[in-house]
Amino acid sequence: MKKIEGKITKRGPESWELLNYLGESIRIQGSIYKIRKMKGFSFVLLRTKRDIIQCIAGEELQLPMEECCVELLAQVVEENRSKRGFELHILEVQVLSTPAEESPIVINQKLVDTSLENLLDYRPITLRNEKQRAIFRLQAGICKGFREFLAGQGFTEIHTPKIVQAGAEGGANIFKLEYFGQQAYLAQSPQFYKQMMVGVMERVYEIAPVFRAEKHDTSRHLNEYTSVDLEMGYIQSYEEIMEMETAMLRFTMEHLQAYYQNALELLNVKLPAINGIPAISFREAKEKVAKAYQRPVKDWEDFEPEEEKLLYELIYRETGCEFVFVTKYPSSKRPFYAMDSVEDARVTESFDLLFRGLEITTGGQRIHDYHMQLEKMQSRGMNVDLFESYLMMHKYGMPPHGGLGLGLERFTAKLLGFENVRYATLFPRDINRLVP
Ligand code: AMO
Repeated sequence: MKKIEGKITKRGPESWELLNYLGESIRIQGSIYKIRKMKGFSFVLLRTKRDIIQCIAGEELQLPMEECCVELLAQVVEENRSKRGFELHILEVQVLSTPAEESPIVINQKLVDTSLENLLDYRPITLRNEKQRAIFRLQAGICKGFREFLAGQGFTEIHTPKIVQAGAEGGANIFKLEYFGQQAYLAQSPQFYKQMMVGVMERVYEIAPVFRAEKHDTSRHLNEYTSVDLEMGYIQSYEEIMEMETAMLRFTMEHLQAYYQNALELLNVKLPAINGIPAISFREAKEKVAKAYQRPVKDWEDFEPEEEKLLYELIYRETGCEFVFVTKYPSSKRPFYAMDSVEDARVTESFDLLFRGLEITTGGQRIHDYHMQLEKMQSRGMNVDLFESYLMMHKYGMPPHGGLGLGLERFTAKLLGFENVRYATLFPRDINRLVP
């Protein structure tokens, strides 16, 4: 019988190794991204798994059409005018696959010059654009930064179910599902499970999709987004969670700076300096904005998006920081698992993090005491019997704990300067979009 040994076939050097092959002939695979005909030769840009490589083809070579997948035999030649310090002189072209048609949309210019609708309708091909794919390379870098940081702090990565029996976040934005004769839902967050896992492993995190049946078409709401969740035990205050998030963001910015220079340059990203993040209470923040902009407060329970932007402007002017923690949100606006403040039960031991004027994180301390949790649920008129499996952890003992959830797409969009979260979503799901 044939035995598979786990041998990795290497068909040639990787693009990032090519400088070590100056003067040598190598084999490399990729797609023909762009052909620019010159007098007597052509510039050919080859799109490889990570980089776009400049190649030169003599006029005797028959070149296939753009988006053909090819294997090239080429010589690596030093070239100081090329960004990477070399170019490939093509000796032979072997065509591996030919598109049936030319792309209906031009993808090989600096920008894909089209509407957001078109960009998304043609996602499988528009993502091939150098800048478009750099967005998601950076997003992968963000997740890698988070993971490395959290692993270093003793967090264990977990994977929790997305088909659930009860909504964790309340509200009407929950997708219903028929589950073999039972009512089920798509998880709005891993909240219940990450808390349960604190009782098991003390520090856990998850980076996974969550679902919100948002009925509004806004620039910051998706119906499926990637939630970066962490939860930790034995805290004394929700401030420890804000400290952990600040350290995680700082680590991740340093990680991007160190390993993602190409994508950062291509997208012209200026990473925010994180030398500490100012924190202000919800009430103070509301008053501050009202006073500075002579804007009477309409809603003492929540922020309007416009207020978040104005708060950012004020804080940025005062401190130079592009982030701000807003703490002690009203209890009425926080879910039943949020811990109320001892000094004032109308507010919670919780926070939001705003980045460049947009909420990117919600977090806080949770109720760990069984009786306290029962009481709060009952005071909200909730049927506690439906939450028996959730309350099991409280009943049989939980450490004081808390955590946070960060919207990956919102964070990426703000980091890259996009006004619409869809630009930072690989295949967005919104009220009008289910494909691709
Ligand atoms: P919350 O519901 O505030 O909190 O969500 C946390 C973060 O998720 C992002 N987010 C969204 N991103 C895109 N589209 C949406 N429709 C959307 N809704 C929310 C935001 C938000 O700050 N369980 C709590 C977190 C916790 O306390 O640990 C929760 O889910 O960036």
